[in-house]
Amino acid sequence: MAAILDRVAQKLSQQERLTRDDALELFASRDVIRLGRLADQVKRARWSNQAHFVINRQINPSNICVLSCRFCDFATKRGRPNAYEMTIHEVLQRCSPELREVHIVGGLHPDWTWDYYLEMFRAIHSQFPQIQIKAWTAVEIDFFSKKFRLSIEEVLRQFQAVGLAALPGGGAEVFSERVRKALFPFKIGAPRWLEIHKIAHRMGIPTNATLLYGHMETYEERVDHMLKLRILQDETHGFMSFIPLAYQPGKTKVVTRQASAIEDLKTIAIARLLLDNFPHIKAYWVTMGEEIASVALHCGADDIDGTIGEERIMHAADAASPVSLTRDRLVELIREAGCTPVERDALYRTVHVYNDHVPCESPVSQ
Ligand code: V47
Repeated sequence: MAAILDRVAQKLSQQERLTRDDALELFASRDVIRLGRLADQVKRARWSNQAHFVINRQINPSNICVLSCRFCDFATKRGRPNAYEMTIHEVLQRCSPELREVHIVGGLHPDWTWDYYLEMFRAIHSQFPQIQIKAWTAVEIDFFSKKFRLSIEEVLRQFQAVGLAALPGGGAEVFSERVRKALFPFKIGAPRWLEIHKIAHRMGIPTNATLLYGHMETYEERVDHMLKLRILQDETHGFMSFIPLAYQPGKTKVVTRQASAIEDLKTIAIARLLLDNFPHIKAYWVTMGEEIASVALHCGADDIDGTIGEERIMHAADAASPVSLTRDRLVELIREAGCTPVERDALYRTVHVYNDHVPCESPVSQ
């Protein structure tokens, strides 16, 4: 078993790329501590002791969705007791001057107009010009393109004109036709998701990429997902961050319990080692929990997302984490992990470095 870790250590020292088989053997390895240490070396070579976070807010304007994916606890139908729709005023109430990023995604709403979506961004951008808008997954971009009969380029161009800065990484789930047929048969598959991100990159819109794991996918499917992303990134260099999302079982009964901490840490570490062309690997505290996210900063992750404000998607599936964290708590989590907190914006530009032993003196205390 240790042979694979020796082999990977040697490949890293010779700057040789890991293969599919290497990644599969790493998933089979039992030595998570050594695996984490190898990933940490790679992380440190790029980011030294730094770990990133952002003062952000997630806004999910509606949970009404034309799809009914088997794995999703968030989406609902109009008329159900949990259905909601926000007005633009309600979206704006969730914005505030200290935010650097709003992360906007939601259900595929059956009736909202194209103008409503554009107006939402115009209003945010004019009232809060310092906030960067990271919004709409490739699934939503595809939906808008079909519903409003616009090309993908035109959808993105019009959003860009009203303030879109980046696309989040959602909707990728896992790039496997087998899993898609079982859990989200009416959602776009890998080719379309990758095509939309490629177009965004060509237009100068950076994006993220997620992987939903810990449900019915195999290790082969996890690795193939990462490799598809690595291939596109070689071509475009448009991805900022890779974010493994541990599936929250909620009420769907797809699985009875969440992936273990060991699985979380292995997935982060293998992502750092395999995705050698991704600058950032994010340990998402909402799905991992604060403690595992801070350990993940020793296993290849260099980012823990942000304050978030009001997380609804994972909490619809009964996530045990809080719905929000303060800036001070994020700084503390990162410091406890022995790293230097770096506050960033949505595009990973540095806002503030919290040097050691200096109390939190940044202007915001959310
Ligand atoms: O695509 C849905 C996932 C995603 C569950 O780009 C679930 O910075 C776990 O993409 N358990 C949306 N996951 C969230 C997302 C994201 C999150 C944080 C940062 C970024 C970024 C993107 O959430 C969906 C789906 O894969 N999801 N239900 C669930 N029960």
